[in-house]
Amino acid sequence: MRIFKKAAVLLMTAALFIMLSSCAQEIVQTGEDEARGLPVVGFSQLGAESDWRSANTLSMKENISEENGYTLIFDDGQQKQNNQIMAIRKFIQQEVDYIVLAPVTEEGWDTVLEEAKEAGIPVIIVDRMVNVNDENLFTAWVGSDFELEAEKLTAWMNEFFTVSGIDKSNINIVNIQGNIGASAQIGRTTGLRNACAQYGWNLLDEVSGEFTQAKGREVMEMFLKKYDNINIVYCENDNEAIGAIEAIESAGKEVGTDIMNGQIMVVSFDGVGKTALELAKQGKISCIAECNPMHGPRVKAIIDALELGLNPEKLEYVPEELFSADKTVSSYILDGKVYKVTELE
Ligand code: GYE
Repeated sequence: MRIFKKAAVLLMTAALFIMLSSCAQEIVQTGEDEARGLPVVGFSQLGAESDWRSANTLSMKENISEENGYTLIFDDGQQKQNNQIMAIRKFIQQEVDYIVLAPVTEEGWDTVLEEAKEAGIPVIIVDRMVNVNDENLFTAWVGSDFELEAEKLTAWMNEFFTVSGIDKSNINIVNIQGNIGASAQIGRTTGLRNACAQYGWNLLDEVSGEFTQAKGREVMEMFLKKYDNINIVYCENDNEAIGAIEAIESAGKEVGTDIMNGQIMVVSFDGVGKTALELAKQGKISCIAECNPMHGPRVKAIIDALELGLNPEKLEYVPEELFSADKTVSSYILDGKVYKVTELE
């Protein structure tokens, strides 16, 4: 009986510990750092939906680190804007020195960023953008030009179809979108719609796959039931592409560039995770528009500058390219500029 009691107490303590630690914000360094006077940075990350996100979180944790002179408080918003707003309010209460926000969507940040401004805490936005009434609500932003990524990818597609002699009337595209309202979704969807209008391609449908493999697979299964003429799947990230390929292959179809002979071409964004890069090397993802997640060193440089009383650039775009194992297109022209495709071996 006593053993049972002891075991029950132990179990309850363990459960309580797990509950508490999963709610709590994660202080990446020891609490002593604050006492040692290191500047404190609160980072509200939107979630952990993709390989891109994991790489981004790691880059931030490695760079905004104790060795580099900062205490980082990390908070995972689990895809919910409300959680991120709560995290920012907690950072303000904790009187952190800087707030870094990777916002889940563009809209709805004015009030909480006003609060940060009133508290005199500089806010740095990373990755996706915020759409706010007053640009002074944030100090700087680091991220990608999502529409340019889409323009590059669709320019590659256009070049591929032209070189391969495939007429625009044969192109039937489905788009597995990202989370609706996220800058990465907005830019990539806009880029595709513009390209369809410009090049005369047929856009059959657009549904969100929420940037995840599971949802990407589910959406692709639905598309395959609904349409029998899909030959291009445009995925707004690699994890969706991995799911889409699973769905296509389970339906007994093949992925690849030979779309005039029944293959389905998959294209996507990121080029970060091992699995996606392997699929691209095998030709299962025909082309990937890179999305660079290495924001850590750039955010650190911004904070370093602010610490010195300097004025960092307001907007900083990260460099990006296209990856493909297919040799049909080695370069393409966009707005009069020649871009090279990085060949995957
Ligand atoms: O492409 C996707 C992630 O906002 C750029 O979000 C980011 C996107 C990235 O989940 O994989």
